[in-house]
Amino acid sequence: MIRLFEEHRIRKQQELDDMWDFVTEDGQSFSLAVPGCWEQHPQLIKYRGKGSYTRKVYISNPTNLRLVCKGVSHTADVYFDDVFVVHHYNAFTPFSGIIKNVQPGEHTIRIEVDNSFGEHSALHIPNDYYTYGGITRPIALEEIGDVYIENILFTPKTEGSSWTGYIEVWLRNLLDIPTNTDLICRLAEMEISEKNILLEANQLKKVVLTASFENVTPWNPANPKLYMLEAKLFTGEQAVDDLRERVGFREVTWEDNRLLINGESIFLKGFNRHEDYGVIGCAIPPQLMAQDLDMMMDMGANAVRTCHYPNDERFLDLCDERGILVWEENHARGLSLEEMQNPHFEEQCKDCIDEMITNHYNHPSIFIWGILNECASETPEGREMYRKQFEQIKSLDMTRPTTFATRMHFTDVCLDLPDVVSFNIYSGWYQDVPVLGRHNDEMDWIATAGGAGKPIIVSEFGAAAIHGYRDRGHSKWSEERQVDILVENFEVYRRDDRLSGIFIWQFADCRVTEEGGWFATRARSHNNKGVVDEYRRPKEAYDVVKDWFTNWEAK
Ligand code: ADA
Repeated sequence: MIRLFEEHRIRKQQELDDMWDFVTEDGQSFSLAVPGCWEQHPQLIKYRGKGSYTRKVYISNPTNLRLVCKGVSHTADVYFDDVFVVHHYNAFTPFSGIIKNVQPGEHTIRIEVDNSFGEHSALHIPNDYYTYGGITRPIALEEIGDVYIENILFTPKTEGSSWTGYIEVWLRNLLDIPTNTDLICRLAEMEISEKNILLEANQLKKVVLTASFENVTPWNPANPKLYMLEAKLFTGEQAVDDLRERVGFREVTWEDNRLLINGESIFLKGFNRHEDYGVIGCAIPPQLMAQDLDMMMDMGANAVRTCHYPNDERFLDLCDERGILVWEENHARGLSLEEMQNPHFEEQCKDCIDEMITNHYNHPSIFIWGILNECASETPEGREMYRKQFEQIKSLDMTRPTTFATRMHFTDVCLDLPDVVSFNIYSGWYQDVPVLGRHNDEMDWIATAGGAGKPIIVSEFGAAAIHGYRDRGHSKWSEERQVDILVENFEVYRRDDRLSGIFIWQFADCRVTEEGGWFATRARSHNNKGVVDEYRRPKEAYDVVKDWFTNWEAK
């Protein structure tokens, strides 16, 4: 399953979820599940390096092919019958490759995958999460004509009781000569079309259709109403291609330090969630994504932060369906200035932001774009990189606010750049200080350092507990101590109406990287601050969070 709805009813799409042949750099052969992490195999638990995935596909009629990869960790080089197709860096964003004029018969797809660390990889580095290896998200092979729909971006704008919908349809002409096509879009019982569209040779063309929608139901967390947007291409009377997207009529605004959805102020009660699961690494199937959201909603959460990278589109589809608000962010965690000055950093961040927004723009659940979690925002050089990335986001999407999670308390020089100010703070865990005093110092400083008048989010707070470690003395690492620290935070944040939201660090324990960093000192080689462990076994904190989040207003 590549999305939670049919993307195509005309275009032929073959999902390649299967067992693929896999060979490591030193020639060991395996049969591995795709999607999957190679670390699932008992002989590859800690394998870091390169490997080659291959499988056969059979094509019945002459066609162009488009191979869609939703996530390969962390670098992919794709070949079709040993001819190079496409290169991609970053495990967390989708990419595709085109193979023209394929003849009927059996063909071979080979994907060279690399999850190694080094200067070539500025974003996947030894870190407080694990960089797995493999084709870790779905992959599909599409049969396309000479002209096809590459993407659709939908922007709803409210006009009082009605809505204006701006539909950007991106068409690609694979021919070396100009051609014409007709486009018909259907949304909420409206049909909008543009006929006789001229596409120059090899052109990627944007066509913008606009329509007014009078009787649609807005999307909001309490009633997450979704609509199918269907685009079809015609050559004469024949429909030759299509693309279906799911959209919602909702607007995010931010003013006077409040975040609003369709004009209604919201308070975010959220979790940070890594894509990591005890037995399957980052290749989490939709059933278990749904279980994660069921548990978060059972605890009364209304938001989730995709720390620290763009998430699987099926997870975002589930959030759209459930009305869970999403803070999605580009891929970066805790990079020093030196690491941000890696020669590949800026390009790898730019590509990640482009792919994140181009592919996830239509999800109504995403209410904010984040960047560069706890990177060098206390330096002028770092500030220039933050500034450029916020500028890039605004060039792609003016409809959502921006933010970043800082840990540079009292020294950050970037708080004037984002629309929303967010900070990570671990009073009671890393610093044995009372939450209240440190929180007020932080909030007072933020107001003088660029955050005045802006919505403010506590993007991380929490404490570790080893699942099953109970101690009446409430010692550190006990489930009791985790509860004590979470409750002390809740008591402060519940009384502070300057806040627009809080995100617990974190939903579930996650594997961390042992190579080359302080993370190697972590118990069990895991970040143990989950409210559930990596197998989703609840700790004592589960029911305490549930009591607080579900009764927040009454607390
Ligand atoms: C930071 C970081 C998280 C995690 C957390 C922790 O705030 O953003 O990714 O590492 O600290 O558990 O220490």
